[in-house]
Amino acid sequence: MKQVYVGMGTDIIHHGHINIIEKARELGEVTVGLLSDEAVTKFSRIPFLEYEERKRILENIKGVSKVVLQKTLDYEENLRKLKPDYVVHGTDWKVGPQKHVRQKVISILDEWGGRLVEPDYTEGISSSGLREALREIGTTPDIRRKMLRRLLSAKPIVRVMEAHNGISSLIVEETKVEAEGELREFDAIWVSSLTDSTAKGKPDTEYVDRTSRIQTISDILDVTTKPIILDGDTGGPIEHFELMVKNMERLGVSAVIIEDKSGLKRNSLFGTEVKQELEDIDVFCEKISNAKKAQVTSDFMIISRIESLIANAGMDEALKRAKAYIEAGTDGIMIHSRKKDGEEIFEFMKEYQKFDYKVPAISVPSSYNQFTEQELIDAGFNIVIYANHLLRSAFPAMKKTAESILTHKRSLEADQYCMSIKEILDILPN
Ligand code: SPV
Ligand code: MG
Repeated sequence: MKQVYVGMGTDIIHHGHINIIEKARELGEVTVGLLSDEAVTKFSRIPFLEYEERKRILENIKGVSKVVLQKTLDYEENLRKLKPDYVVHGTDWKVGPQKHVRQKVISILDEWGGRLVEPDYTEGISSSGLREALREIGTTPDIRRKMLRRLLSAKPIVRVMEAHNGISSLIVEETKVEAEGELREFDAIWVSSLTDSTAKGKPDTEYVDRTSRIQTISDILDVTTKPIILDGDTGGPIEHFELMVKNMERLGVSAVIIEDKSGLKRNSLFGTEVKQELEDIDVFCEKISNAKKAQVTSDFMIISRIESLIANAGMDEALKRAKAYIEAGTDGIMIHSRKKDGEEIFEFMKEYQKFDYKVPAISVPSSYNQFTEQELIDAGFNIVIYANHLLRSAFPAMKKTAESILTHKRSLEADQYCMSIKEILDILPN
C-alpha cells in the first residue's frame, strides 16, 4: 500500500480538514504529522486544544492510521524518516508564510520520486474563522488558565501587553501584524496596577482595592480569550494573598506577580525618589510558600518580583532574593529596574544563568526599551511585559483632542486624533 503523509496543525476539526484526509485516504495509508504547539505558533495563535487532545481527535478519524509528532514547520525530519509516496496539503500554503516550507517538501519528495498532492482549499471555512467565532462565544477558565504555561513551553518569549479595561484588552486580543514572513500578535494580557489605577485617576499605591481590580479583570475576561497575568502589587497580608490566589484561579487568570515591598507601596518607576521599603526575605518567602500550598490547580503561577535594584539595595541582594524565592517555590522571577542603560538587568541575568535551578524570568523593559525581544531572549528572559503602553499612548491623543476643541470651538479639527465612529463600532463585539 502507498504511504501518504499529511502535515496538520489542527485545533478544532472542520470539514476542510476532512476533505484533505479523504483525499489522502484514496491515495493509500495515511500518517498525519501533527504540528507541535511550538510549530503552530510560528504562523498562528497557539491552539485552544492541547497537543494530546488534538492527537486523540485525529487518531479517531476514519482513514487516519497513525498520528506522529511534527516538531517543526519544516517537514524534513519526518519525510526522511517515513519516505512517503505522497504528501497531501491544501492549496492555501502556496502563498504566505508557509510557501518556503512547501518548496522544500517538493524537493525532498523528488529524491525518491514522491509527489505533492494539493486538493483545492475548502472555501467558506477556516481555522482562523472558527477561532474568531470561539472568541465570540468565549473560553473557559480552565482552558485560559493553562494557556500561559503552554505558551512558555512553545515560544522563545511570551509577549505580554498591558490592558486596563475592556476596550484596551480588545486591542491586545486582536491586533495582528504580518512582518518578516511571520504573523505577530500579543500572547497574553498584563493587568497593571499602574494603568488600572491611572485609568481611574487614582495613585498606584494599592488604593484601588481588590473588588475594583476584580471588576477590571472581569471586564477583560468578558471580551477576550488570551491568558491574563495579574499585577498583584505586594499581595497584601499573607492570609489575603492566599485568598487572592484561589480567587484568581477560579476566574481563569494564569499568573499573579507580587513584589517584595512593604509599607505603602509606591510605583517602582519612582525609584528612590520616594521611600521604597523592601519586605523581609523570610516574610516574602512565607507568603510565596503559603500561597503555593493554597493553590488549587497545577496550572496557576505565582511569580516573585524582585525590587532590590529599584531600591538601590544592590546586585548581591537581588541574586540572594532570587535564590530564596525559588527555594520557597515561586514559579517565576521578575527582575525590575528603572535604569535606562539596562546594564544591571543584563548583569543579573548573566549571574542567573549560573543558577542550578531556574524558573521562567520576566522582563518589564519600560526604561531600558531600546532592547529588542531577541536581545531579551538571548539574555535568558522567557516573558516580556509591555506594562503601560496602551494607556500612555491613548492619553496624549485625548489631551490634544480636548485642547483642539477648546481652541477651535468645534470638533472638526480634532478628527485627526480620533478613531472613526465606524472603527469603534467594528471593534466592539456584536
Ligand atoms: C505596573 O505596571 O503596575 C507595574 C510595573 O507594576 S511598573 O509600573 O514598572 O512598576
Ligand atoms: Mg504595579
